[in-house]
Amino acid sequence: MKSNGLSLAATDHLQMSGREGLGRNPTLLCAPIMGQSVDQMLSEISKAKAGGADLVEVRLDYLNNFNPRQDLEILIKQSPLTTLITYRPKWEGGQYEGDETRRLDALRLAMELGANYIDVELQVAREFLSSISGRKPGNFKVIVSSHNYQNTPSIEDIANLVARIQATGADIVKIATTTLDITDVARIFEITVHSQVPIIGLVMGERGLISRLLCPKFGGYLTFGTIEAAIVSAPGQPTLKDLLGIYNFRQLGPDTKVFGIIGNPVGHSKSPILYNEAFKAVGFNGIYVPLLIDDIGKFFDVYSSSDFAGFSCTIPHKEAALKRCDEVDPVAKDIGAVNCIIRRPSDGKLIGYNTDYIGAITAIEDGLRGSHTTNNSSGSPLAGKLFVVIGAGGAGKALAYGATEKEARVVIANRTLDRAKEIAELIGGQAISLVELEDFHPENGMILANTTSIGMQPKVDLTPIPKRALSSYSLVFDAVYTPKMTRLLREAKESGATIVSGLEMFIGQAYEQYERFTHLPAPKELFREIMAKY
Ligand code: NAP
Ligand code: DHK
Repeated sequence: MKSNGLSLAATDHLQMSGREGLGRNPTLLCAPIMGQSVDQMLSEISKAKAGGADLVEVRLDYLNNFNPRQDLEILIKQSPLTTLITYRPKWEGGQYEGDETRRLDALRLAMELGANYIDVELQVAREFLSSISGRKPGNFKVIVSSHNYQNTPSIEDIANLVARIQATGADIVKIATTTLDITDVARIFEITVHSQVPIIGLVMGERGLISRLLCPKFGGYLTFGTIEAAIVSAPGQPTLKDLLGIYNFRQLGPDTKVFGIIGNPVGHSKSPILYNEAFKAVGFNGIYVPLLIDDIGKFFDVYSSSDFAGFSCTIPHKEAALKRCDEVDPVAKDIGAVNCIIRRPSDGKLIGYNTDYIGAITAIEDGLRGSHTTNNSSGSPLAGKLFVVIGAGGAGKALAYGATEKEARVVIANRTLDRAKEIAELIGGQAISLVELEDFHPENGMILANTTSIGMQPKVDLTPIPKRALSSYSLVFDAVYTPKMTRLLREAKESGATIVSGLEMFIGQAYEQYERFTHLPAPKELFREIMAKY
């Protein structure tokens, strides 16, 4: 790594891109253009420019009735952005089915008409590069690419592939593989960060997202950002808007610390929005990313560097997270679940905490105080209340623990009754089944807290308890915060109960996490402003 932390290739690239000294990373943002007509492509290119792209990849294989000289003349001359021309054949995952000579002739013509880059597949690279030998314009570069739609090879095999591509005389190496697990991406990071030549390393698929978001940190030459969500040229591509808006793409660099939300599913989480906007506002050099993880132990075994500094943890890994931590905060140990993990800089050890319980309990207490519920003591308004928790997972344990701490009488209802019984025994509460819950009305003025994922997007029509069973509750809380108004909260409000949204818990549990991530005070007002938009 050079003194500025960039690889040699990235430093050269920074100089070439004219952005040296601006403190920004040299990684380019490339928008894939897949219109079926020249006019549609031109329209997409102008959207890409407006969206902040540095260049566009014009995918000729998507064009209907492609007329090489006429269409390339228009596309290249009228593009307001640097152009990368790709004509991907079906045998490499593209749309083109036809004569190879005609295809390569079109790429040669693109070069002659002033394209800045073309992308040609490894299989035909030598033939193509020798055909343009001595004819390459000065600022023209050839990307030689290889796509693996089955898996991500071993580090040795990827290194050998890079060497083979380099040996063709490529100006830029491009490796695109497919992820079966998020740990596959670490091998691509390893290759790109040590590359001595300009390299594009991307891992396709939902579990490969961090290969795209963290390109600037690990020295990637470019990453793809789409002009619209879901209109992608390869699975897993984020939008330009998210890369530049949520992930502060231009401000990332080799020394940016990585944080993220560990879960499965994880796409619904608002944590990336919250923390990245807060990091940006205070100038903290960090990025917070979604981490779609199947095996939390395997993840931490592979991503063991101090670069990966802190994590939130959600379904279904909170209990497994506790077991994986080297040390666990006593409260988290009592709860039996961890939703915040910090990698201690001094020794790299993983320290587990639970911020869910304080986030939820504080929100519920505020709800009770705001509802002017009579409270005969200066202590918690929860004291003495019958507190019914639906769910016995990480969040359920946190609320059962927190309510008990506040001297409420806790009842746990859960689909798996044994899990409810385990917690009830621990805290001295009662366990009931979900069926019993429907007819559980020992007294009025009870408090209900849903900590199951029932009602969470996309299954927003579901609720953990029928409306008719809500009449005995004076306050209903739902840990689910996507959507903010769940069916449970809506029906509880209709039944006359005070309702407390999981968003209140989400904001509250994030305060302590932010402070542990950044060692800075949580910008509480800013948190509320950020989340008020959702
Ligand atoms: P978890 O550890 O996986 O626990 C999930 C719980 O939900 C378990 O008790 C499970 O019952 C129950 N459950 C799941 N699907 C169910 C179904 N179809 N029918 C009945 N019960 C079902 O997850 P978690 O980390 O506790 O999170 C739970 C929910 O709370 C998630 O939606 C999460 O987003 C939300 N949450 C929100 C915040 C916030 O800040 N607002 C914080 C924490 C959690 P079994 O034991 O029978 O499997
Ligand atoms: C949700 C939870 O379960 C919290 O415990 C995490 C996460 C944050 C989310 O981002 O949705 O800390």
